[in-house]
Amino acid sequence: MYQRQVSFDKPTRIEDSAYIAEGVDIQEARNTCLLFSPKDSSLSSGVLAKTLKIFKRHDVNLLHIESRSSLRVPGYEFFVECEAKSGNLGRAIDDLKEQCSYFNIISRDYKDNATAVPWFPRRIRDLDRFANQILSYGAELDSDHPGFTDPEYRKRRKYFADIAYNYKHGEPLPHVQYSKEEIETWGIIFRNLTKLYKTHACREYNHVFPLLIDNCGFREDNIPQLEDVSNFLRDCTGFTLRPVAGLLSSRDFLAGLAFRVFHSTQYIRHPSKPMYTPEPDVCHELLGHVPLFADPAFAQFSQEIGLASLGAPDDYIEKLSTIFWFTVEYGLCRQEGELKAYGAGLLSSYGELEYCLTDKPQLKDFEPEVTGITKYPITQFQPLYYVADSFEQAKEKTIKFANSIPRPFGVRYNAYTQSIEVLDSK
Ligand code: HBI
Ligand code: NLE
Ligand code: FE
Repeated sequence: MYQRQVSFDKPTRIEDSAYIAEGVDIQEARNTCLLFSPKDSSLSSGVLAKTLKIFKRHDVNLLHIESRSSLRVPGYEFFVECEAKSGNLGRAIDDLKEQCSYFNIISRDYKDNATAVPWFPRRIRDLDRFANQILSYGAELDSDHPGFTDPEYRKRRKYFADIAYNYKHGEPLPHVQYSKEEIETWGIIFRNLTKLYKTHACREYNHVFPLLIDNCGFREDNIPQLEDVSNFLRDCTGFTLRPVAGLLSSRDFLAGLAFRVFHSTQYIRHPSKPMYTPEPDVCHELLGHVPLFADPAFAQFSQEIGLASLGAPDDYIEKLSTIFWFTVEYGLCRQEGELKAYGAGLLSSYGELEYCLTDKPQLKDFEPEVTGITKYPITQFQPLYYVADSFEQAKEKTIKFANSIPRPFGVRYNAYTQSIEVLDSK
């Protein structure tokens, strides 16, 4: 497809369009993207210049612009990223629409606008904007949390939350010194899980695990550092880790996967309940998720879920995160006629890992359309698991499902620039 980029006005560096000027409120600087085709558009007739004047007139700052021949209507299509006070932007949009045969908006404020597409990160650096969007912060534990009445534990949670909150893309992942008690908790979990992996974990998991022992300090008496693990994953599949202070919204969390970025907690669960916790913690991320992100087919499967989520409507985000739950978190697969666990929530809980292969839970074949609308509990062992034949098969089925998600454009990840390309056809 024909595509070219026109650099424009300010800022002069196109790749710097996520730049947030000092003193500009992060919410206000959050960009809106517009996709449009002017009526009778052709570059030579000056229609682009005419269109751009509208932005100038309404004091809308353009950060990035691409033009390409449209597959939708005769002539050209423009993809523009801009920032402005919302009143100004609204007025510019009204004027623009009059001149356009096709018009679409990608915006954080999509809920107020029935046809707008939800905003999504297009550059890996845009993920920095998620840091202050977490659902709960560090030391703010619910009253039923085992650490609620433990001031020492709450202090630690605050410490870890602050690290993640201040992290910026490109920085080394902060190393932390874990306490003796924290290492003991890790040790209990590590010891119990490693007894089960041979019989209960899938082949891919058991293939990678010894490499983590050799390269990343996976040991009973050591909690590995996120940075060492992230570097290892980058070498295997290009996946990297980013510290996160707590739970992100499903939309933000899934968007990270589109860039092969996994948001990872760094704190450890409360020592009173090592066998199972409903919250992600460093044991869950490192022992549950990390080994499989080193597997190429699994990495690709995870990224597909992420790409499908970009700009998807809320009800589809719900379905994709349910699919994520029943695969990446709680998936089982069949290997040489035997059931094995590949879901991270199973591989990090020695309670549930043992339980999931007994005859107690119900089993069904993984089928995105059905799996995506299944209800599930989040604070107890799962009553139902979905079984996949292979990651390749799960990926193919999920891509097919993803293609049914309504979205007025396609997306593609460019690994060289670590950015999402927005395409005018799927
Ligand atoms: N946020 N930090 C973090 N870790 C997760 O595992 C996580 C999340 N937000 C949502 C989520 N998981 C899942 O419930 C799915 O919705 C993706
Ligand atoms: N239940 C898992 C564990 O105990 O390790 C964590 C699941 C996080 C979604
Ligand atoms: Fe998880």
